[in-house]
Amino acid sequence: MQKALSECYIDGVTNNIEFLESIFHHPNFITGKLNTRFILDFYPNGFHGDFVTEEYVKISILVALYIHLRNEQKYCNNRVNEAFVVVINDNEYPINAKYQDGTLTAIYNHNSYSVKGRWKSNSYNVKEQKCLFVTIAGLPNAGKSTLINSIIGKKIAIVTPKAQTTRTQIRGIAICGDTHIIFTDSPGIFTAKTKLEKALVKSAWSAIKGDDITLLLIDVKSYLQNIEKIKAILVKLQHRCILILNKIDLIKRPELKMAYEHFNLLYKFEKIFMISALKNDGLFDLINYLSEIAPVGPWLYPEDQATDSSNDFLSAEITREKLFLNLHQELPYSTAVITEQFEKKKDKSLIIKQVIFVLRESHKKIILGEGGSNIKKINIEARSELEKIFEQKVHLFLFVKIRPWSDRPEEYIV
Ligand SMILES: Nc1nc2c(ncn2[C@@H]2O[C@H](COP(=O)(O)OP(=O)(O)OP(=O)(O)O)[C@@H](O)[C@H]2O)c(=O)[nH]1
Ligand SMILES: [Mg+2]
Repeated sequence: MQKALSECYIDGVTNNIEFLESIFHHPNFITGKLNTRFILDFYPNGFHGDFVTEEYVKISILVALYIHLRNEQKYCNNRVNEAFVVVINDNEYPINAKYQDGTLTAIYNHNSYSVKGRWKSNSYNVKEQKCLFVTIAGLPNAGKSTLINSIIGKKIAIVTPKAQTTRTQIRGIAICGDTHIIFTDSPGIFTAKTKLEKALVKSAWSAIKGDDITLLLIDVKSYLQNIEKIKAILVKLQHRCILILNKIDLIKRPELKMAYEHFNLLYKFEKIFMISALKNDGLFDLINYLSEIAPVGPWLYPEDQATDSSNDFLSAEITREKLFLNLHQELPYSTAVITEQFEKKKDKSLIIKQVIFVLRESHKKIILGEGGSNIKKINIEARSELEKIFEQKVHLFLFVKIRPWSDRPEEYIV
């Protein structure tokens, strides 16, 4: 019965498995000293967690030691000490232990215990975990967000044909064999003038500085007219850098060869890849290379997590994408979107309420359109995409407010 209870896992519904397990451990239950007042006598204030038996203490000590020793050897290459103190509920348990050939032998209180771990989680069965942090950087419109979406295999960053679409760092987590590659999509780097533009460029450089390696993405079709801007980035970069020539689907082979040779002479890149982020061409080799150079290190995100962006952020970004696609000239740049409510209803549909901030009354009028026609179109497009992303019916409510938000970009770009 105990085995059956310990192997039973129920998600989403409140259940009393832990309580039943606790009863099995109770000394009175074990010795058969039972009566009909058992629960009233021993759990007068209800059940608030199992009591710690000596058995539990021993198991906890050994598991803690086993994990510690494995990690020390695996990730730090440290020789492990033989004397430990394990602390459980403020009690200290001094022990001696040795870890050899996958078996832990611990001596506690003059008794010797042996443990050999057989972990249920796959992550500990793999050879060795590796982890690499990579920033995707470059001029605006190079295809950085398209690349992160193609690598992750789903839309985590918005994409438009307009420059300066991405306004903040967006992380995407890819798994390649035993390697976690954590990509950061960053805003484009350009000569910033306004407060908002300076915040975007600062965010891009801070992503570059914080990660192990930079993928400098170049739109190979337009590289010659941008070569001075690219050189300026390279001068400032001083960081491990892989060059990615993107949009190869737009040019002929001889032009691509010329671009390759040009960049090869320009800078000592760790490697150069030629890809089409849009057509998913060349990404396999890139990912494999990144996985090869990744250092040993623990995975920092669960295996099924693709991004650390919140639903509030992602849904606001989708609306902003539709604003970028439907508005012209400078108008998209004067908008910011904040999600004020993201709520799952009992019928499994989503209620999403967002505010679109604009700088002037005239902007508000254009966004609303004749009889609300523009905002209606934006709402329909955003809602339809949100329903695909969240695989749920979405009720999207958009409100337009006038506010000088670009004076305080840090409050509106999360
Ligand atoms: N033909 C072609 N177009 C691409 C490719 N990669 C991206 N694009 C297009 O280039 C435009 C810009 O793509 P984004 O991914 O938004 O570029 P970005 O570098 O993130 O731009 P910012 O966020 O503004 O810095 C979009 O219209 C994409 O569809 C590619 O490999 N081939
Ligand atoms: Mg982008």
